[in-house]
Amino acid sequence: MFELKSKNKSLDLSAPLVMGIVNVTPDSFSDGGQFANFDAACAHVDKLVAQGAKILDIGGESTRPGAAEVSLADELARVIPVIEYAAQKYAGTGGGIWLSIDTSKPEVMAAAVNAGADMINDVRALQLPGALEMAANLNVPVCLMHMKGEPKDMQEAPEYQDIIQEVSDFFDVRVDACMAAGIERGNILLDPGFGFGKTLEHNYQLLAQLPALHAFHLPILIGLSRKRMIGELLQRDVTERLAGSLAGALIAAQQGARILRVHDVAETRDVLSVMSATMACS
Ligand code: 8Y4
Repeated sequence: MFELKSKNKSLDLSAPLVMGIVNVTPDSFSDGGQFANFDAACAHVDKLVAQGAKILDIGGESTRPGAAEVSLADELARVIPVIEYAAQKYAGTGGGIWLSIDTSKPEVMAAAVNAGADMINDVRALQLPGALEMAANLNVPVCLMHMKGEPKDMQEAPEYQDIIQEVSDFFDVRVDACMAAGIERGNILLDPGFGFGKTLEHNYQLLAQLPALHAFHLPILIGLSRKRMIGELLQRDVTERLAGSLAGALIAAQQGARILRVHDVAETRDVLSVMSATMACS
């Protein structure tokens, strides 16, 4: 029912797929600088591909609540070498891996697509100056995520009258803006943005009402892996959130999400296999 096209490749979304997360951000336990980041990220790329990720989401800007902004030069230096590595190793046409660039900056979008990225994942839904025009020009699929506020302030008591209505209204506006800029409707994915300007209750309301978003007839991408909506509910530290994340991924897939953005690729694939085997007999 949904098929994404980019460059010479196509991606069949008739069954849910796993997008593995590749963070290229300096971690506080390492002071090895840019090279340590690069080597660790490439090793992570290899691991996620071996686990069966169909898409890799490569990002160099931390969007954690309260995180500082990253300069253009730093973001480019982090992500471009990793995209080049993954593209030359895994992104052959046909059954290849898809590479997604997680960025809001138009310059990073352009450099990433030029280096081999196949799609854009923008938590700011192409709202930065020039992003809409750049995405239209690059002619690759784009994921529009809903966020209320900006990372630095988004968790300061977010309020909604009707969350699914507000998220839908936001998508109405952004899809129209995309199409006015020349982006094909078939190149758009939607993501409710779990944890981005939402309380625990808001996140579960959105998960419960995910099917309302099918009114757009666009593929839904979701990311809830290891997030606070799991940790806060279960009172679990970030390293102890696998079971909760898998439960959330299964529910989202059953509600019709087509791409699941996760840290734990092998485990999520197992869950989806059990779901698919069951659905094949229903
Ligand atoms: C542990 C590790 C706990 C990371 C939380 C996190 C989404 C996204 C992010 C999402 C789309 C994150 C870039 C936040 N979340 N893109 N990006 N959808 N499309 N936090 O939900 O993973 S970063």
